[in-house]
Amino acid sequence: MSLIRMVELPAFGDGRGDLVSIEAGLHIPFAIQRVYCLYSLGDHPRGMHAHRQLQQLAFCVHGSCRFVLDDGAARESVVLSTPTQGLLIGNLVWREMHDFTDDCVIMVLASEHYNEADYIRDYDEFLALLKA
Ligand code: T46
Repeated sequence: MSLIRMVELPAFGDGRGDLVSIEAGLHIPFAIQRVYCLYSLGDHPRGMHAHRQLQQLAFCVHGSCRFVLDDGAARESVVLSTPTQGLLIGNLVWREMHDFTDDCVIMVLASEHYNEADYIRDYDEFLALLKA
């Protein structure tokens, strides 16, 4: 099964512009506890970690970027470039973000409040946890 799980989000466009809607329980399999955005991104890759419990849906509100997901067995990459396509990222998945366009804005919907203890920031520790 592919690591890349995309969610198609419904868009409602008319003469005034476009609107995209996301509903917990309907489009994403968790209740949203936190929303955050990444913006003013430069050449530095981000992410480089996994989470013990956290599940998330990430999408580019504007511009584009490339997400790399790694579950210790496979590594896959996807470009996010539209607010109507979200990337579901489960727990125990290593993620990296690269190739941000100057206008890139990433919105992330998260299943948990921020908790630094949920992060696994060392790749070897991540692999060891998967084998445990
Ligand atoms: C993920 C990718 C897509 C907070 O205080 N609250 C928050 O909700 C978040 C997400 C971060 N922070 C603080 C923690 C760090 O001092 O903001 C700083 C940057 O966070 P981090 O290095 O984790 O950012 P990214 O871009 O590497 O990763 C973030 C999320 O942490 C991560 O869960 O999947 O975006």
